[in-house]
Amino acid sequence: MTEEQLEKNFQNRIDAEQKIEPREWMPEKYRKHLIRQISQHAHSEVIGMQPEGNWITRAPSMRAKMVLMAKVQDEAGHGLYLYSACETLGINRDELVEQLHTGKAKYASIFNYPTLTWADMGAVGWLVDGAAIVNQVSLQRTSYGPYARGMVKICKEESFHQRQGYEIMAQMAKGTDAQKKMAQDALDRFWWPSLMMFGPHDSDSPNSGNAIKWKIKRESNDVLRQRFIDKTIEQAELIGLTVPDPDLKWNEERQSYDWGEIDWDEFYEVINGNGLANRQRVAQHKKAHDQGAWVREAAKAYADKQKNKEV
Ligand code: BYC
Repeated sequence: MTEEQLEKNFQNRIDAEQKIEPREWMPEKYRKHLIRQISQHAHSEVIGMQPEGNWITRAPSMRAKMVLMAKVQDEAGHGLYLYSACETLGINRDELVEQLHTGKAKYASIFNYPTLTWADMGAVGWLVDGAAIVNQVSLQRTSYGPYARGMVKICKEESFHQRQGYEIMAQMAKGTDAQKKMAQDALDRFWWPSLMMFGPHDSDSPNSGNAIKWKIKRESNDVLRQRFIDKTIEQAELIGLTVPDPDLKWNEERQSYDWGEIDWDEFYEVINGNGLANRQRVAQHKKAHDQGAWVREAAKAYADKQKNKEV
């Protein structure tokens, strides 16, 4: 078959909702697109452990500490599923980590904001995991088999994370004046960066055309962002917190909220490496990676030894 016929068959399979599996033929551009998106997703899970890990030693109770530790461990697990899914596309873990360290691969912008108070653990769980679920539920139907299957397991855990965060916010919102203020301050700082997690508007999103054609993305950045806003406003109202957007208004005709504009200059500054915590996050990852070199070497030496025994 010619390249053209192969591509036609491939698109027909996508249109018929068939999953593409690792050893099957796929256009090179599809493979590269997936490596970019899945690896950035994996890096986000792993870098996302830092702002939360920052609070494990200062959690206000043993229960809160255990729950937060479990959540942070889940994020490491998500990173592992996603790196494994990515490796089925013919790239290895070392190359992926190298791309993160050199800045070639991005990770979610949200993790370049510092977590200043315990209420930020509530805001991250409620808003950041909340936004992640809205995106990832739709990715359960993505066209690449290993990515879609990984998403199913990840979504189950993310919904527990979202509730963990909302519980912290709800408790603080009905606590002392100082606690309520802390919760509102966390919402004020994390609201707009959470909306940025969905990426640029559809009209400014260079990757969306192919992503939708190949059913890698099942819904657009703007559609998912609006769904998150509509869900979350009601949750904020229920616990007496106010979303920091003076333009927020229910639109009866659309049965949806109208809202203000994101500061896109801030978004591009952050994704291009100039956010408040970009340098710190990557430096911390490099340090942990270097400190873990002996573990990788020992594991490899053990695997080599086992292989030699078999021969
Ligand atoms: N942050 O053409 P576009 C989590 C980049 S974490 C940084 O619309 P695309 C969690 C984009 O990469 C959730 N960069 O791109 C973990 C592109 O640059 P490149 C992570 C962003 O790919 C721990 C450029 O902007 N979830 O779950 O079609 C604790 C143009 O954008 C961002 C995922 O990764 C951003 N927010 O759409 C708690 C989900 N937005 O690559 C929670 C999977 C855009 O061309 N990923 N960029 O250099 C996706 O769904 C899509 O990749 C995105 C972007 C919607 C993020």
